[in-house]
Amino acid sequence: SQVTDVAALKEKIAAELAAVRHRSLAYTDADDELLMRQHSPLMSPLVWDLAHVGNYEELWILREVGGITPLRPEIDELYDAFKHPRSGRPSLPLLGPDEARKYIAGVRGMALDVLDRMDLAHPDPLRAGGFVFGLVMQHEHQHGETMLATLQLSREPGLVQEGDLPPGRSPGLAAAPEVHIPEGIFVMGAGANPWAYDNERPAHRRHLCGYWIDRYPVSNAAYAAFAEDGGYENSRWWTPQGWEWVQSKGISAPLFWTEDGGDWWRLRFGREEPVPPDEPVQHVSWYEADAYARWAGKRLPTEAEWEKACGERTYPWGDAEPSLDQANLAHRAARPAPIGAFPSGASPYGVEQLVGDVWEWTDSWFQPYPGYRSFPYKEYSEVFFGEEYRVLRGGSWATHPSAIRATFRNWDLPIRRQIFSGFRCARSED
Ligand code: AVJ
Ligand code: FE
Repeated sequence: SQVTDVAALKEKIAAELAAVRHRSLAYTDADDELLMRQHSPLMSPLVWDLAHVGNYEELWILREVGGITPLRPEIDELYDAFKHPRSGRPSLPLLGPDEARKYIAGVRGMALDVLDRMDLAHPDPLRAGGFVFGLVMQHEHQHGETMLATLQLSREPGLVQEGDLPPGRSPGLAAAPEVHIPEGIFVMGAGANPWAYDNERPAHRRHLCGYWIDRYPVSNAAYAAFAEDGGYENSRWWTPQGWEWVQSKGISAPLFWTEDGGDWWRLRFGREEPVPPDEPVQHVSWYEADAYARWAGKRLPTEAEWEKACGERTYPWGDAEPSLDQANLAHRAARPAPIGAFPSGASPYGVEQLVGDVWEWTDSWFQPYPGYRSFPYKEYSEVFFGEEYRVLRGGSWATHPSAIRATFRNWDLPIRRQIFSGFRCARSED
């Protein structure tokens, strides 16, 4: 009946909110000094993210939907991401860790009251289907991933949970096998999913010529071959902007990699370890992904090509939530899974590891779909549209299943690589 459907949806929302809060608190279960310190000018101190997710929840759930008087209006400006660049946030009069925990717990209690009395069938699009709760929950998960990137940059060992992953099943790996996707029309973007973002809408038909796409993300072994072949020293593989970036910053390997007597090592959450050859490469910029693809005689897929390869369902394997043998998500381990670890997660075309492991750079700029309408605010997507940000797809090992789907679009500057970013290649039909 409708009554039990509503109760079940409210229970699901409450459980999702509890899970994401558990995550945020785990990443900030550290001494005050570590939480207040700025680990990199690219990132906020962790204590900023912690209070920011609560402030966002207050703005959207308590004030906008619940009509509740602002709890602490004087702090809004501190946690407005557009007011202060990340590099300036440590010098703001931020809430301390205990104060921040108390503030976000208070907001959460009131948010659950709003959920309790909310009409999920209300025509207001913020309320319908619990959209505003999906917005807030996904936002907190996105900041969870940001916190992990901060912890990785901090070089602090010990705070990040490790875990087991299935073995890979593809030896060799120098040349990734490719999958052919035939010419045709497919529907791009989110249809029925009630919690999809404005930038995933509207769903629309796209014609694509036939193309080839790699079955797997590019591995560390394959990427190391590019570096060892002088890939970083040869301007012919790079766009002019990419070449300028490599030269001026002295870039010669993925972020966190070092070379020692012909062996590659990487720093991962405060520990040095040999680079595992059979894992997808991560911590590469768009410029590096694009240069590798050219060196390999290929190119990056467009985001339409990437999405079509998922086969027009919620996830590549279907509409069901991911199981452990389908994808590496939700920080079950603190690294990507080896190439070939998830045959059961393949798309109908046989493309693997599209969702989870590493975010995949695409060739596309972050642009609106035809008929785009901003909802519920311009600062989530619209202000980033243009030819400045490249689209990433598929989520990483650090992404929560509720904050990823085949239609989900992420974006970043082409120089960025502190994120858990990798890629796969594509190729037009001859
Ligand atoms: C979608 C990941 C690019 O983290 O900058 C967080 C998401 N927006 N708070 C980001 C976001 C507002 C955004 N990305
Ligand atoms: Fe945010």
